[in-house]
Amino acid sequence: MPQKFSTKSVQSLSRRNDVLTYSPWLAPIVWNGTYNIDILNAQFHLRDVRIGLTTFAIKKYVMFLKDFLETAEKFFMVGHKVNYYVFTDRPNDVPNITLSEGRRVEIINVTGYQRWQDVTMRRMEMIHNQCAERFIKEVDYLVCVDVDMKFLANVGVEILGNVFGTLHPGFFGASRPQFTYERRPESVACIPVDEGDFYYAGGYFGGNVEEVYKLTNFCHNSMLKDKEMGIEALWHDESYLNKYFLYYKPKKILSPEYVWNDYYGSPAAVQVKRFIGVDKNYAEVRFK
Ligand code: 2GW
Ligand code: MN
Repeated sequence: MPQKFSTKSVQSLSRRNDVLTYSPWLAPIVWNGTYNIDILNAQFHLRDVRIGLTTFAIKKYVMFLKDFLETAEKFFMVGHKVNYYVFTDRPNDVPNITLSEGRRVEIINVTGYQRWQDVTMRRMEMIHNQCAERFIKEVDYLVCVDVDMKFLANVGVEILGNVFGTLHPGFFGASRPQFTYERRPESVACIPVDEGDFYYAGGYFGGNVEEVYKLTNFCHNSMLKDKEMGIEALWHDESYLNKYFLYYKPKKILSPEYVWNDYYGSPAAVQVKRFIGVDKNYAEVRFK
């Protein structure tokens, strides 16, 4: 039998009046103060849920892994079963981190593409392939993120759902014409000026394995179709992801707390910065 769920009554939950907390298709937008983590944790523990966190550390980006993994141990899905899936071309440079019980690091060997645009875009293909290969057998949910990031506060099961996207920190207060969607009609990623709901971040999406399989398949195939026509979407994988979410709307939407960058300052709406971009020395880590 389940234990006592929560001492707080549902009626005592605080509300947020300063931000949008539901999309027009009734997907909750997850902001601090809109959920009770004790209720959610109890529900997910009952199902003994397993969560996969995928990230890519190709070439010099292995340097981000230490902070990424160490802070994930402190803040990501604490108390739950977690597999870290590190896709890398430098398996020997993956740092050895002390992990809590029920958590492990799985290294997936991949080759690094030459063009950086391919490094970021081909993530869709590689995640897609691994969904069928192993994720479906090993985890219930996937969370797919950039590696040049670290956790500063808890990121828990409140983010999990069928399929979810995250509001890009640069555009959560912006309106439709300002979104940096791909606008050229020749591209599969094109979103006309009179369409689009939110601008989602390329560096944070997920859902159950079947849904991530479909999402990554769409993004990868769209990229290939564009490539055949000699076109590449403005923001690479992010543009294809935004196109996918236009037609297959996410069932849950994460606030930019989950993919913040201090480049955008500290607006009042963002009460907690949970996962934040690490300063990159571009000359040092980037190539071409
Ligand atoms: C990427 C750009 C230029 C040079 C190198 C790389 C690179 C990226 C790399 O050498 N090795 C590597 O592992 N990556 C992976 O791709 C890594 O996981 C990294 O976090 C991710 C995205 O690249 P990043 O973080 O340098 O680009 P951002 O922070 O500007 O990413 C946003 O825009 C991208 C599309 O251009 C993606 O949509 C990404 O998800 C967004 O956050
Ligand atoms: Mn990044």
